[in-house]
Amino acid sequence: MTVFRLHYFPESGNSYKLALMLTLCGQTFEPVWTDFGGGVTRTTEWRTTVNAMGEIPVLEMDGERLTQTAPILLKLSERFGQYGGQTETERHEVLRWLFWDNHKLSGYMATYRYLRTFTPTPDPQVLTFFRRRLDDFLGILDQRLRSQPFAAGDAATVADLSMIAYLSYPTDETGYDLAVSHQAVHAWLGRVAQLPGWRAPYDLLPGQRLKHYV
Ligand SMILES: N[C@@H](CCC(=O)N[C@@H](CS)C(=O)NCC(=O)O)C(=O)O
Repeated sequence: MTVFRLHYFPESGNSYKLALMLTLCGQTFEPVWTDFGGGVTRTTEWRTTVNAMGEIPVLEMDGERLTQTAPILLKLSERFGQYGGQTETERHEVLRWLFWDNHKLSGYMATYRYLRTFTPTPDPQVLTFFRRRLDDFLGILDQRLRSQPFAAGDAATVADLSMIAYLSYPTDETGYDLAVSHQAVHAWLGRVAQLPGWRAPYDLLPGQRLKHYV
């Protein structure tokens, strides 16, 4: 049986993507809380021994250390035969939205939420810039989800699990009340939460939290 160890911190939506995928596939994992706020991922030791890219999450799978959630999600979907898309068109859509998520939605939301909520004096101009970009990205996603239930088609895939991650944290952290601002996105989050075995981020990722400033 494969042993999974997930190096994470609770506020990390990227970690949640992997924790949720493993859970939905009926797997358990050993959570390895990591002191991201204390700067451990910036140390030479971390970068030489755990992840040369200096990032969380890291998933140990059969003793191998894997990084970058998109290829890991695809690997897990192949391994467990779930959430990978059924047809060639769907699999293409999965890749398309995974790339978009990493570049746009998760990339900007992770940075915006971190600055806004977990740093003491964020620069208002930087926040405004990120917010404008996110308003645009959420609008694009909302439009997509008005015509189909999930990102790649009729069934949930790893593209959905990737894109829901940062939007699944509490409103007071993200600064977005999606039920009001982006109703199709809000309804889609509800559909993903209906998947058997679904759990919320702080349920799956326990341990010491970052200081909350807002
Ligand atoms: N594309 C990466 C993003 C990982 C990432 O940015 N992780 C954050 C924490 S959730 C991080 O370690 N950031 C450190 C930095 O940007 O310097 C993935 O999907 O794994």
